[in-house]
Amino acid sequence: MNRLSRTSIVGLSVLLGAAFVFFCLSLPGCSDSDGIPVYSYNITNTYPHDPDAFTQGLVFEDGFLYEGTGLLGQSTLRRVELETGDMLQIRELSDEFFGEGITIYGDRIIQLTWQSNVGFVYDKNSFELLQQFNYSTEGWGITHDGEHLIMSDGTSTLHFLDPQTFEEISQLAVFDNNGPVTRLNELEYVQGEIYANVWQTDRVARIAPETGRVVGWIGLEGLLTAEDFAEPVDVLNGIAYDAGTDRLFVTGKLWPKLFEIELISPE
Ligand SMILES: [Ca+2]
Repeated sequence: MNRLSRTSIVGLSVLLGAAFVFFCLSLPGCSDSDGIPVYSYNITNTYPHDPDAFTQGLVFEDGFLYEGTGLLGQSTLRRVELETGDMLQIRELSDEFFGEGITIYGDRIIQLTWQSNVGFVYDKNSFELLQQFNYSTEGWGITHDGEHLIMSDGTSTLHFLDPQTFEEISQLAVFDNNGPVTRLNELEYVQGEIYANVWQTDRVARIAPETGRVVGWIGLEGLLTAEDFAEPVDVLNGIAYDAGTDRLFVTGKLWPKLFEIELISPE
């Protein structure tokens, strides 16, 4: 084979490779470059969301949304009507606490704080403070699998806690084919998987609880329209799942909208 032919073949291969990558990226459900399936979405409903809510935790329970918000002096726990976005009940945290993730375990709501190493336990109906507990890491997101609380701290490590004593039972190291997946934030346990917002991205990791492996990514780019950016918005944050009707909700910090979405498999 002469040099010209070899050059042509190499050039053709590069062109074909580039064309494949371009074609792949243009598809809504193509695999990521590391071979992990990337799910896209359809918006099935759009609801109003308080554009002043710096969303740090989101749960759907008994027909209502429960939301925890952050920032010092602005942190709250809320019960919200899904359809209208109306706030039905609110509890404000002391100014010293930066509220983070929430989860509902039985008749109690558990809310983390960012850097105070304190979690709060409230009565689900009255929002009365029942107790506090401590943890050694930062507090970011929290959910549960029916047996243990599952908590993120901004790293790639998830902490499994006893829901009664709040003692740590085990840790889970989360990784994909490129190594540890850090900045795990708001969490939701969905049909045997842990969904985790990755902070400062439009990506949600679908994590196998048994291994810590990311078995899928959800690409949530493009949820907000240009007009939604007229007022300041922060990052995607907030996943809630209604197991009763199999509905998945997502929103973001200071976002004016909350979305019900259905996932589209790559195949
Ligand atoms: Ca959640």
